[in-house]
Amino acid sequence: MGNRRNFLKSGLAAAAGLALSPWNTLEAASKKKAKGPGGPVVLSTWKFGIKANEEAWKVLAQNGYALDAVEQGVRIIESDPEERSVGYGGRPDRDGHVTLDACIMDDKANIGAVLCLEHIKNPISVARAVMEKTPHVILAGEGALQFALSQGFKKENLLVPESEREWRTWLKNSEYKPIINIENHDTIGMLALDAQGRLSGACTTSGMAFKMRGRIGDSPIIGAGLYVDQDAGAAVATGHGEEVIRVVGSHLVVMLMSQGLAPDEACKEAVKQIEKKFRLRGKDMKETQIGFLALSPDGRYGAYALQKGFNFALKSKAEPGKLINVPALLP
Ligand code: SD4
Repeated sequence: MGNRRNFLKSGLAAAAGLALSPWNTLEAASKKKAKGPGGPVVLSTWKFGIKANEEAWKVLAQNGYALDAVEQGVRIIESDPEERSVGYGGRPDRDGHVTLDACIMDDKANIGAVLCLEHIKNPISVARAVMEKTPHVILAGEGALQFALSQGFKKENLLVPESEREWRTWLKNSEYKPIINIENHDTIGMLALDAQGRLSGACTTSGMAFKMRGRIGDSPIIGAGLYVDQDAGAAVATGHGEEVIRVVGSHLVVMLMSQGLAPDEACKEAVKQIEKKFRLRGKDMKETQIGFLALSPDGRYGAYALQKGFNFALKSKAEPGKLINVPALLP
């Protein structure tokens, strides 16, 4: 632990001293003897991650690619109308539109994202198509929809009766007040390490319920909602996206891992940065939740949250399916 701290300090000092970028230490970190159990392993945010991990495992167990595993895994949640915070069935914005955000990243730093996409059930697959079939990395709104349709995705009504009912009830007071830790209110972020040691991640959401039209959170923003670096590790975020974007959260977690921090330590440091920014702005963080989840290239994992109540699902050969409660910074 002490050594790790010193390593962190010297890494950050080197960065501050301008002689070295923090990334210069990546090579050294990757050359350190692997301590973790290796792959395959898959992690997903929240309880619905158990179901998503099962699907991802079908790919991982057959020696498949982590990228395929994360896409297939989160699609299950996107397609489920009972899961009302992601994909089909997601809660709408304050004007009644279901707008979806998603991004995907592989071990070679290929990235793809869609922002504020309407009418398409599986935004993660559109994000992957952006990554693989366009010269761009992000498509938004109407352009994203046109692209999806050109790729053969089907246009559908995503507003299910239950979400519409909730929205109509909400309209009576029209008060934007997200409630923390409501299962069914959250993003699915998934990280996988395959049997060949390749990392990938996916993140998909309908965003904060009853948000302003056009609002984008952290989830489809590479670096904020998701980041993968094959040498350092991978991270995803869930919770109030505005706060995650402020510290470029997932990239921060991965950068801290590149400095030698274990996944849980890196997540904790990133949560502390978020707390610091709240204090700086004199804002109250009682009604805010943030959770980070991280996976190292050698299969170690960890998570940390601002408030109690965050959990994640784990599946590996040793752990056939488990929900883990995450420690929190605030009491
Ligand atoms: C967002 N981060 O749109 C998402 C929402 C979320 O748990 O993760 N809720 O800000």
